Amino acid sequence: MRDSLKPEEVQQALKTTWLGRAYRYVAAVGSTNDVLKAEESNGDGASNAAGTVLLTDYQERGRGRLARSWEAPPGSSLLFSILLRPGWPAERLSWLTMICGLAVSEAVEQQSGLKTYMKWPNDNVLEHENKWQKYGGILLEGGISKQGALDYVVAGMGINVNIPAGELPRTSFPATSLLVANGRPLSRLDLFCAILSHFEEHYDRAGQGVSPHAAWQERLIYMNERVLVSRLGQGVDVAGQIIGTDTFGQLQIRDDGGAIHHIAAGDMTLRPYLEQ
Ligand code: BT5
Repeated sequence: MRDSLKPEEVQQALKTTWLGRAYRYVAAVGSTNDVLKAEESNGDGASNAAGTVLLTDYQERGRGRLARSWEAPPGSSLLFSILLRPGWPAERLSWLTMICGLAVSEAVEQQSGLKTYMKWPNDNVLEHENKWQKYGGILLEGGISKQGALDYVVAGMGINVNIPAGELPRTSFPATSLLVANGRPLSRLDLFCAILSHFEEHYDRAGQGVSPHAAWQERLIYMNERVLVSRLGQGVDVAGQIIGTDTFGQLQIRDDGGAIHHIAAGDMTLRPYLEQ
């Protein structure tokens, strides 16, 4: 099994042109997003080319959105962050979420044969034992220039590749791994290189103005279903039926009175209506 993620192996297996060509591996770290962000804010980041990737086998303080954590046993997962300097208009930040989600989904399908989906706004999910289960998550953080362009973005991805059933984190939305869903381990190296190839392809196209929205929306779960959208720690903001998403990834929900709401990702979470 090709599973070492050390630079020698990665550089040999990578098929990308620019993404991951500057690649760093650390056995353990607080959070890969925090390292790239800190380098950026204290000026060291200027030497980090767009497309720099930092990957680790273990995070002591892996983060989700807001104050949430991302947990993964050592050596079981793909945990990495990409530094990007898009220069795109700030409202296209959501395109990057879509590109991350698509790259992971396409690579997982290619490597495992599993059919994969996304849960708005940033979860990679699959259907296992008749339930939607989360196997990956995306955390985007960045800075916007005075002109309103995306100056830099750190795109962090966590993917549960070979976590055995007994070691999955206990979470309110059920967690799974590709090992559990597929019944066999996957090469993290092959999956990682495939993700970077798909990412590069989508990113280059987006840079030419081609939106990833249609491909992303095709993979969204809960379309046309009734859902609850909430802000963390607060009550339900909107209850209603998902009728679509717009080109910037905002959710369009029709409430019971017929009014249409546009919900930006921000700190919002989504759950099916029945789980109240
Ligand atoms: C996410 O946030 O799903 C984004 C996760 C991003 C992790 C990567 S790893 C590399 C990079 N460095 C970092 O520090 N982070 C990024 P969110 O939508 O807020 O979901 C977080 C929630 O997912 C938690 O509150 C848990 O309920 C659940 N969770 C935690 N670990 C999980 C896991 N391994 N699998 C499935 N669900 C998990």
